[in-house]
Amino acid sequence: MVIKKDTITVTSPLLPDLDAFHALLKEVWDSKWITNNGSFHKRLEEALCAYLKVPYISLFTNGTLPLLTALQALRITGEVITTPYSFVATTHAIWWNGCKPVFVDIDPANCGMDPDKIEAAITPRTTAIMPVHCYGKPCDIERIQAIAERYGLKVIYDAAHAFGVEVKGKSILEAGDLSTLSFHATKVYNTVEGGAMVMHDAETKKRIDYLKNFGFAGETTVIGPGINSKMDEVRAAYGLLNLKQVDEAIEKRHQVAIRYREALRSVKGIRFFDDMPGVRHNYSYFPVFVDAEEYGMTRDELYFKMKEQGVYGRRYFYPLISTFSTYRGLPSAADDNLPVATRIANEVICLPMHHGLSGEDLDRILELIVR
Ligand code: T4K
Repeated sequence: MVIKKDTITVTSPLLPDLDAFHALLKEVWDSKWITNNGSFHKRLEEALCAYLKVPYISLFTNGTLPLLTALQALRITGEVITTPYSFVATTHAIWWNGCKPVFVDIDPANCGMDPDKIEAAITPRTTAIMPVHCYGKPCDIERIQAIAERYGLKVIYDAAHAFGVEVKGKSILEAGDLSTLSFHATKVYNTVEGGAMVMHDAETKKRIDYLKNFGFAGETTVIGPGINSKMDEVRAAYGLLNLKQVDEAIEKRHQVAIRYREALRSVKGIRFFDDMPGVRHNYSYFPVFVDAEEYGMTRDELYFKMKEQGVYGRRYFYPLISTFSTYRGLPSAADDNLPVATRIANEVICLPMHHGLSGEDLDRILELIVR
């Protein structure tokens, strides 16, 4: 796809300096080692552990494969409680593992799974909970953990949006049994395509490293039905460079959020999130929620008005995953089970949010919304 010059897109990739990348490519070329746990792969894992304040991480080729692998690694079967308000990859990972997704409604305060709704969805077949830190907003990790412990369930967090998010100085990626990240081009931190899994101990890290390499533990031993989802050296080198500039990019996003909030606070019928106390946010998305009656225009009317003027917000996450053909027959997919998610999916527009937005871009965007 070619982006027209005056178009403002919902995001734009953080790109490393081309000369610096070229220098690292030269190292990769010279080494003649281009994938399969090479030195850049190791360096990026170390650098990410330090940046994210986590003990162990395993790099992947995208953010979907660690989800699939996490369910495999924990030998999840039966039913998995999850949210319908996410990117389809979350639920697809459950389905691809031969498990049944069970949708519960979300909390409008953070668009994450509503802990009050989890217990009613637990059956004797439930083995895990898979919440999403949607837009990088932390889920209620303490309450989810308490429920998981009470019922003996595993918790796998889809933290695709939560790169660098911390609560009271601690990484959000420490919550649950495993957390997964996406380093896709559209994310705060990207390796073009890429992803990772965060775990608590060395044994699990070893097992995950085997599973992402076909299950190989050495040249002739296969410990289980693994897959191929290793990050290559070119992307790992790119990732090392992007890590150096990600804090600056997050700060630029923060400034964009400040500007949006200042301009939109007095607009009737537009709701948005403020920062949560004690949380280091990453400003990965800036969702606004349109109350059609109060605002005097529906979400879709505003969305298409913006689009006509070259401002491409996105309706993440509309339609709900539970409405797609694979899932809509599930009892938990019924609209009356998911009233909050259904309403929010019909109200949301994610405004353009990235490190490269100029003051003029923001003026153009806000002129279309403020009334
Ligand atoms: N879990 C969650 C909660 C997720 O949100 C995602 C992915 C995953 C799991 C799975 O992770 P991955 O396997 O993807 O690593 C995008 C992304 O493809 C997807 O990664 C992301 N979530 C999802 C929320 O959004 P689209 O279909 O909206 O992307 P696309 O191609 O329309 O791009 C959006 C805009 O970004 C474009 O209008 C312009 C800009 N862009 C995009 C690309 C690819 C660029 O400027 N340059 C680019 O190279 O799905």
